[in-house]
Amino acid sequence: MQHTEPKFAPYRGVRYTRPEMLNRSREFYQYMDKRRTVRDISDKAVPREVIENIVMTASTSPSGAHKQPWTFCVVANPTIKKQIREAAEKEEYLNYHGRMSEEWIEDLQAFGTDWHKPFLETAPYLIVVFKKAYSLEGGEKKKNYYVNESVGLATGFLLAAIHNAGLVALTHTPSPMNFLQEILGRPENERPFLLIPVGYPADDAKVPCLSRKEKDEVLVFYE
Ligand code: IYR
Repeated sequence: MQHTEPKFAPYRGVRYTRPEMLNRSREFYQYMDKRRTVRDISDKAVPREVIENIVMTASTSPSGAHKQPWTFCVVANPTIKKQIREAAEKEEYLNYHGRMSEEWIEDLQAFGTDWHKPFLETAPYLIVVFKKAYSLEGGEKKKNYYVNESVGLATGFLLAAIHNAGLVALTHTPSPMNFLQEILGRPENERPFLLIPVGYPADDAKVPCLSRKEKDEVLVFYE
């Protein structure tokens, strides 16, 4: 096996004073706490460059052995969006009519979801996140590591970037979703991970009344 010497460069990071740090951390938390998953997405056009910046932010995420095992397919084409909607609704119809357990259906009641997915056509962009089970470099199979963790992290970055741009998104998981691989003609090593419609919130957008867990429910310190 070939051995490559590691190369390191100095890294200063970004540095703040303690008060700046405190302020920034609080303000970022408050800003992120304004993010909501939105199903009522406007058809208003979003500049393509904004989407490019958002995707490239996602791609700064850490990944196993820095393999960046992801592809973000951005669909604006109305014919392809329609195909995706039709395929997703077909699966969701079956999910809501027998494939999902009673408990699951009950857990979703607060969200008012059903098998209709109009946002798949109204949203100006659908970002389809694919994970690469393995990589193909010049036709050669290369291993990837911690693929789900890596792509999950990148998708988190993506959602934060979408919110930062003043846009909204929905983390949609039609199931099964292999139809995305077919419709988008993705190679064998790419598997659909999440389908994320992105846009402005509709003027009459509503979100379910939910609260987030308190600090003592999600945070445990060992000091
Ligand atoms: N995929 C279905 C069902 C669904 C599942 C979960 I978990 C949600 O948080 C919301 C919906 C749908 O998209 O309707």
